[in-house]
Amino acid sequence: CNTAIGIPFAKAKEGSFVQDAPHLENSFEGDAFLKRNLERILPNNVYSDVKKELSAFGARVATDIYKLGRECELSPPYMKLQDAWANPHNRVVTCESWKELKRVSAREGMVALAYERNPKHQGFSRFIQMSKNYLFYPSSGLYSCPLAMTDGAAKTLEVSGFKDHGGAYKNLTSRDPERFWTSGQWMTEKRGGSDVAGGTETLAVQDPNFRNMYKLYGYKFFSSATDADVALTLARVVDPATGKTTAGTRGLSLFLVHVDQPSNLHLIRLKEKLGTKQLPTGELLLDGMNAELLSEPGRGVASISHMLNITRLHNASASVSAMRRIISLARDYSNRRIAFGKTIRNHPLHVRTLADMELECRAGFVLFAEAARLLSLEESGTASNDQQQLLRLLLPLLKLYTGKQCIKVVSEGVESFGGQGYMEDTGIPVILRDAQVTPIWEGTTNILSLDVLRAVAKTEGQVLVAYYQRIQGVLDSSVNPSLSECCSLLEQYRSQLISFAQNNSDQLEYVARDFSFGLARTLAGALLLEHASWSGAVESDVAAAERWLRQRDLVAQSLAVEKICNPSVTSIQKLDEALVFDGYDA
Ligand code: UCC
Ligand code: FAD
Repeated sequence: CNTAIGIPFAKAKEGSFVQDAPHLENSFEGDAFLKRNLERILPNNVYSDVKKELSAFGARVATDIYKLGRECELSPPYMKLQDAWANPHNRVVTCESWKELKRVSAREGMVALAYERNPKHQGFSRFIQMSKNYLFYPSSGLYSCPLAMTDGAAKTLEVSGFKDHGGAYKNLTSRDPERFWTSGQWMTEKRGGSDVAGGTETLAVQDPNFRNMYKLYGYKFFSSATDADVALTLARVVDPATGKTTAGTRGLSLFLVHVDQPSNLHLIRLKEKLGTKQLPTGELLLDGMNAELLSEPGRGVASISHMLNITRLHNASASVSAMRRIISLARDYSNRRIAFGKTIRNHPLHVRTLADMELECRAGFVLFAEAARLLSLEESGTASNDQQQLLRLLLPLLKLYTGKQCIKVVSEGVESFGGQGYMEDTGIPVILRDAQVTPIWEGTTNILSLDVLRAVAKTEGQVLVAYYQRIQGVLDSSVNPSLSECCSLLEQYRSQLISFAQNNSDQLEYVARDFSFGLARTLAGALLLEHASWSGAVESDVAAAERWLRQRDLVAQSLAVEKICNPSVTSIQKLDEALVFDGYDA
């Protein structure tokens, strides 16, 4: 304001008003829902120990780690094929912050924590490790991605009996930055990433001198950890006698490769992506790459599913954590931004919008926490059969549900900053760009819905029995009396889903997505109810359970039996065709 004449903007370029930017809070201390859940789930002494570590880490996530992650977005990786003198280089160049994040990850035990199985954690090591990864994701500059695959590789080596073999497992689970290795996961080829068996053309030719060693020839279309030290990958073993391979899933085997093989592994290009720009996602040509067979021949898909189940848990952690980050920033901003004479925090419609986001985030969180808890029990050898069955069902449900909801919540979050949410230099758009990948990689929503059906079929419905029992356990416990009406709603949703599965097995594939969403939402309702009935629950916990069960339709209308059966499912599919291909000339 030009004070001399009292007219704003006169002889000034920009005026005097500067909007306060949203502040990043300690991501542990600011996440009251996370803290109460940890307090409820962990034994008292474990929680009081762990909260110090998580609080210190939460402070770093908001400060030095955030800066490193931001630098990774601003200085994305690039390819360098030759040096100045035309010597082949064939490498991806990453920024210093990306390298530092690798060291930070080692020192903080982002993978190691789960495998050390520290007795002080009383069987909850995996749960604690995943909680820490949950805090890390939104500031990690997507370093969480190689960590997820590293974790998945360590798990696969462990369960495949390769823990004490070679040294890969030790390095993947090391806390020493000099020793720590990361792993890639090369499953996708040009012909397809969902139908891995239909897509895999890579051949494995046995090395005549070493029983378990092979040479791989193929083209891997997506490698998100091009700078990793090792990778797990699939290939088709060539029969040395006939020169033939076996088609389909039963022809695929799992291999471990060391990435540092300049003459047998060629980086063809880095991909140009919508988001995840921090990640060096490339296309790779495997030209006689040395590889070690990890699975029984033909058991490649079954073996790599150990990796998939871990990376899918990380994917869910990232999805919920992205929701939490945007909510955290949005609520702070609501306290700083003024519109129509008051802070936007004081416009009930704005706060209502944020409350809806919060509800979705809490539902995703309780599902994630349940999966991490069940995995902890399984890994510490204390899971009951029902708990193992529930975990099998929950992992695809969790990934597909949170991956999808993450985009909606983050998109709403971007809008809550108005135009500033759209501005690159606020650091907000990257959250949305990166959210869009969570339903795609590690299995799309439809593929995971089909995995839910696979789990039901493979266990002859035992996973649904375990699901039923888990909800029953909540209903039988002492539910907060103010939520008693919610119990009957929960029972109704559960019986709608179970009876649909029992009576419509021929239509399940067609409605797999709605069915899976219903299962996820209903279980989230039970878990919110359980949390709200805990002695340490607060007003917002009760409100979350009540709103989730009373104000949302947890099971889609398409599962109402008469709608799907009448007319027949094939005639409904014909109508889908008519809708989609109206006017299309192939
Ligand atoms: O995207 C990727 C990396 C991205 C970067 C990392 C992000 C990490 C998180 C980031 C956080 C920041 S890597 C590519 C990911 N690709 C996929 O997810 C593939 C998606 N497609 C599927 O999941 C399909 O369902 C397939 C490939 C598994 C389906 O293959 P098939 O050929 O139809 O498989 P089958 O015949 O049904 O199954 C073969 C065996 C069976 O066991 P057996 O032989 O004993 O009957 C199945 O029960 O594998 C077993 N199996 C499983 N077991 C299949 N899936 C599972 C599972 N999920 N759990 C347990
Ligand atoms: P497709 O399999 O061609 O699917 C196309 C569409 O068809 C999807 O919507 C799918 O849901 C639908 N569809 C397919 N089959 C069915 C069915 N039976 N019923 C209903 N719908 C169906 N892969 C790796 O192996 N390693 C990596 O490191 C890696 N990094 C990635 C990084 C990024 C940024 C991205 C975007 C992908 C990455 N991927 C990686 C690949 C990813 O896993 C695949 O893109 C994904 O699994 C889908 O495979 P696709 O692209 O071949 O799609």
